[in-house]
Amino acid sequence: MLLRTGVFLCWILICVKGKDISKKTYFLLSCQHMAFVDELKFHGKAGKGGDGVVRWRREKFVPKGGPAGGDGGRGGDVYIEAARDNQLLSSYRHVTEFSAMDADPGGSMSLHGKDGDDKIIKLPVGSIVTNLDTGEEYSLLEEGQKIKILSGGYGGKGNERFKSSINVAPEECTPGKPGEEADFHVELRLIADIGLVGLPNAGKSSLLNSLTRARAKIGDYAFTTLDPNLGDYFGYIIADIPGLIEGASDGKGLGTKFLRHISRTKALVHLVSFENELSRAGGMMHAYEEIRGELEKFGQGLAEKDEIILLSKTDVLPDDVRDAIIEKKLKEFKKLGKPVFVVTLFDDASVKAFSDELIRSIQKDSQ
Ligand SMILES: Nc1nc2c(ncn2[C@@H]2O[C@H](COP(=O)(O)OP(=O)(O)OP(=O)(O)O)[C@@H](O)[C@H]2O)c(=O)[nH]1
Ligand SMILES: [Mg+2]
Repeated sequence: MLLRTGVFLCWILICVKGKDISKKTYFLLSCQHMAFVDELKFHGKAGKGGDGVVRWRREKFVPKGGPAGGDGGRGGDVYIEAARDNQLLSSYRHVTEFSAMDADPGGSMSLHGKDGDDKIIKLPVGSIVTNLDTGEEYSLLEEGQKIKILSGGYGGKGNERFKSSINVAPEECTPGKPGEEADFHVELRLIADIGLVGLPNAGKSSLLNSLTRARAKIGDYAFTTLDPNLGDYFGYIIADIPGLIEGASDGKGLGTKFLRHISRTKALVHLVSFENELSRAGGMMHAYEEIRGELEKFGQGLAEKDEIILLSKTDVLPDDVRDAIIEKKLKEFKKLGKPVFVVTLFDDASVKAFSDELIRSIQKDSQ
């Protein structure tokens, strides 16, 4: 057993060191890390109304008491409520149904049956809930926001309700109505102000960690980030998503599944590492265009968002040509008409200059 585990770990290490993450390795790595769930299906069921009942008033010295059957209670409703916890969907991984409580039937002495308790399903802020039967869609955008998605059934009427001048002893009552039910789909789209995009290894998670107090995992191999990471940047949320590669929209690498988490951001920061200039045919511009192509293919307005281009890891350039290459690349990228910055995480001043611009551009947008 020990030997088998050892061989398995070695295999992962070899793949990772060789920066060659095959689909199988990725699957295994992601199996060890399945915490983040951003989609869910469930069946929702509101409570049934309580039945109305037939009862008679039986009091001492009142030989013929009238009808006294109470109405049934109202079935519980089903609500969704937004909470600030992105892991909530993971905790429902094995849940297939959420139901509110049925109500109690009416009682004697005209007692109204107890209403069924509501069911409140807490979902992360950013969830979009679709009723698959009616197509209705609900968006949870703010913490505490609560929306009723299914109504409980009305209670039936007790026989007292049917009393009239011509029928003083009605034998009639009605059953409680069933609660509404439907199938639902929940999709989480994280709500962030800024999204970091780029090829794997561009330094996205490292940047998130240096700008915020996030502790995203960093590694010198592709696809270190398997789930989105969020960081709080002076009250604005930055989202770091897994790296994209060419063909992501056709499911290559980790695919574009995570792009929806930045579909609600105000702006994107697109990281392009200087390593591409040294190792990749076509250099940095080709790397940049590869990601732009994937953003365009994905749609949802991603390609039209404001974009800050961040040329990262200037320190990997050889000392003697560094300045010349930086100047050349800055010129090339500035032609795109977007803000361009160069950084290395080894130089605080470069990070600060970028960080100042970032805050300016978010504040400008929110004015
Ligand atoms: N030399 C140098 N290395 C850096 C810099 N920033 C990040 N790195 C390194 O680059 C590697 C990749 O960094 P990550 O932050 O994990 O990259 P990522 O873009 O999040 O990668 P994925 O999650 O795989 O998409 C790590 O070994 C970092 O230590 C930098 O400015 N200079
Ligand atoms: Mg990362």
